[in-house]
Amino acid sequence: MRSRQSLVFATLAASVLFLVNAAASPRAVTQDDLVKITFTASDMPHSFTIDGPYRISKRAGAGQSVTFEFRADQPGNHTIYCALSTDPKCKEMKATLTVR
Ligand SMILES: [Cu+2]
Repeated sequence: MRSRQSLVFATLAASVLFLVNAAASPRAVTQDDLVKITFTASDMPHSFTIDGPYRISKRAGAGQSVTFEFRADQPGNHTIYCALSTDPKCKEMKATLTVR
């Protein structure tokens, strides 16, 4: 049983989605890792959304942070995006979670 925990900080600021990880490879985690995400919507409400198979959608209001965990049990490249349309820049907020 794996207990290693990957810590991923996601910050949505202005028009850029940054994913910063303590590990050398920022957006890649190993399959079955427990991934902890803290994302902060620094300017306006945003969501941290990954479609199936993960089906994650967490919303944070302006100036708020949301922390949650999920098991990275599905390998592959998964697009992370903001599902809100508060601002046109939301459509440009994209990143990739790579699970190896
Ligand atoms: Cu947004």
